[in-house]
Amino acid sequence: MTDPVVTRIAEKISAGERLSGADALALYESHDLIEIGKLADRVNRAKNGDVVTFASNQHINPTNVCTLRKTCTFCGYARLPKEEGAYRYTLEQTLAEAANAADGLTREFHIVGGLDMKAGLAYYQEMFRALKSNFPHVHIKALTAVEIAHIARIEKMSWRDVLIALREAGLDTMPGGGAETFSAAVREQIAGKKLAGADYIGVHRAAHELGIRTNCTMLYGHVETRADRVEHLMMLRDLQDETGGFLAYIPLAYHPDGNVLGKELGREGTATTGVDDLKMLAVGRLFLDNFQHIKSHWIMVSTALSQLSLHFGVNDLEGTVVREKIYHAVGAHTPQGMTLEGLLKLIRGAGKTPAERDSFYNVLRQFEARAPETVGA
Ligand code: V47
Ligand code: SF4
Repeated sequence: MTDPVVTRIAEKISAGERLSGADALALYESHDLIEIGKLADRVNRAKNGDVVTFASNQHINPTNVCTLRKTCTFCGYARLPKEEGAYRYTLEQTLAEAANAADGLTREFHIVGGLDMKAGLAYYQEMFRALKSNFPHVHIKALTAVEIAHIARIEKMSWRDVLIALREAGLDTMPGGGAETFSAAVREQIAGKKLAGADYIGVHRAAHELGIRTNCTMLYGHVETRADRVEHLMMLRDLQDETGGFLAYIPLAYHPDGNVLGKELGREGTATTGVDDLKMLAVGRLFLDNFQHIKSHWIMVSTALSQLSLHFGVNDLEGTVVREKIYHAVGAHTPQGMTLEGLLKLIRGAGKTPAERDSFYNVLRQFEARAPETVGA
């Protein structure tokens, strides 16, 4: 029998009413995953039809040196400057890594890294200028709100001025990393010194005011409560009401291996559950009624779950990632990159129509949906 809570929320949505925080909490508490999924699917189909998009992108992580190395206990990627394994790319190294884009297929560089005292404004300006001049057709989605605030602090500039300078050098949009969970109590426990939740919102607001579109995320499955998740979604929805600047919401599943927090919690080897992963995506779709795009990040939740999520409100998949370090530093076992064929198979297998998009979600190439008689291919 359908959970009456979900029926009530379905009626609200049919009547065009907005979900309250209490509704979102009730959805997180409900065990009626299938009905929640159906509802999210309905809402998604009304917005995006059968089309599932992906971008042909390439991740570049130019430095893993980070001043918050000791305090972001969930992170297995960062290093102190003199620690074994610490690296910071020279411009030549960044360009060499970017050279994969010479194939003409990559349309977006996704560039994020640590809070490195030696990677200030000039480091990124030089990088973006060089990337733009060598790969003019490639969009630059770079630097989380936390990195922008870090550059602002070391350069003694405002967030806005940093954003203006970086945009002038070639930054096109910003990714959604660094959000973690906004709750002050959670941040205290897992990311004691990181930019506060309200300031993450502040940097995104500053970007939106300049016309720089951004993504947003929520790291879940660590120590946060359901109420913390709702508070986080509410802050994202409020900013979207104000600016309309978010492109997509991406819930990120916490991976407990290879980081201090996972050990502290005794959670090594126990990643988030499939039910929670699907619910995070579906509730995001239902609560964030002012977002067009909900993205699943297959590197963290597996390609199989990302495929299922296409029936739970998701309309976008993190694309052909050539090389990815952040998650693989914390023990993700998923492949480090996926081919176009792999992605098409995944989307067609869900009965959806694949489409390659640009970074602003304009469709560049729509592919055939799978022929009904095709099995497995
Ligand atoms: O902010 C770090 C997360 C984020 C772990 O905007 C971890 O299109 C799980 O934000 N377990 C960076 N997650 C990645 C990110 C992202 C990814 C794909 C697309 C986009 C986009 C953004 O990775 C960090 C942090 O929340 N992270 N450590 C971990 N142990
Ligand atoms: Fe640094 Fe980001 Fe890792 Fe925190 S999550 S230690 S800010 S790289």
